[in-house]
Amino acid sequence: MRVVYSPAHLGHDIASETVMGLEIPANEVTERAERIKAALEADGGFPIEAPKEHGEGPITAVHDPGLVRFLAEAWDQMVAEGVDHPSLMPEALNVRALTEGMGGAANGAGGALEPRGSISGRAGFWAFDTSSPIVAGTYAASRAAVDVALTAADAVVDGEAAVYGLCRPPGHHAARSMYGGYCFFNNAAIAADAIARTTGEPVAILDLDYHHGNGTQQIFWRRGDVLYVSLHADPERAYPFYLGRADEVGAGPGTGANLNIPLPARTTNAQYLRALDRGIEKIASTPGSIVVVSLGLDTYVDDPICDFALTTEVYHEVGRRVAALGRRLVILQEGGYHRPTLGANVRAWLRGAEGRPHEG
Ligand code: SP5
Ligand code: ZN
Repeated sequence: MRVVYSPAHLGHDIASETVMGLEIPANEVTERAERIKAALEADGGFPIEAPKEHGEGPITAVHDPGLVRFLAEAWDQMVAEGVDHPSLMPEALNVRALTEGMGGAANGAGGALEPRGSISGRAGFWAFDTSSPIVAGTYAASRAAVDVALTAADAVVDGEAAVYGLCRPPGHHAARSMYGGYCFFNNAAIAADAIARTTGEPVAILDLDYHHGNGTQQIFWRRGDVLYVSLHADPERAYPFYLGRADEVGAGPGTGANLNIPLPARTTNAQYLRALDRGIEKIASTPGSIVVVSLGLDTYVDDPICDFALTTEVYHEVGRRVAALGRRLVILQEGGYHRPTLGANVRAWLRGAEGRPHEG
């Protein structure tokens, strides 16, 4: 299977994140992608290629141009303001309740207006959490991750059965006008939108990250041409908390084109495979020939920030079942934080999808 990878992710080099006010060593680190790359290289069956530049067009087809401008300018503005912090994080967040009772008419926009002043205010306008640090290389890395996804998508549109895009940073928490959850641009959403536009066919996204892909859901909420199916931790207990419930089914032309399957703590291989079959049946019931997979391995039993109980062997079976849909696959990396097994878990999944044995 062809693999698309860019070393530009190394510039998104973060040391720490904050969780509920506590500074902890960062989870979404450069080592993750390097471990995956090393495991695929060692396998011998995964030729690695560089992404092609696709420009800003496919990004602003999905994201607010203001978000792109903010991310492009953030680090330089931080430096220009003399803010000598290791990374940029927001100071105040642009939450819904700021303009509650103001009738949406207070500023004519139905919400707060984009600030163009100090960098801490700008960050809080576009962020939705305080655990997604921006550093000098974050924008270049995020642009490269989009190019990785789009290059993988091009190859599949051109006829490849399955291509893996080693995206870093991940993408599925990034909404049209919002970054967070270690995600800046929504790689999978940008790829799915580009595929839908170039092929004129419906596209399905199968999100297998432990966390709900709130950004992907938001972007396609009203679209009937992009189906979003997600298996994830119940948002009653897990990040991103505010979206991911089973009764969220889409709206307007997108009604019925959003399927959330929330799962309990300690979900086992068997429980997961049953839920997966539901997701696969939903995709099989809709037209289209390409599936974009948001592949997170944070469902692994030893993941340090998650609570499912999946094992390496089941990833091979998950890949096998997804490929058995008979659709072409654009497989894009999302989360997965147990670094010692991350490479083996990705490799098992991809080998399953290719119909190769788990080992050998
Ligand atoms: C792409 C992706 O997987 N993003 C995940 C972002 C999660 N950020 C919040 C981390 C909070 C960790 N809480 C740990 C609770 C352990 N019981
Ligand atoms: Zn995740």
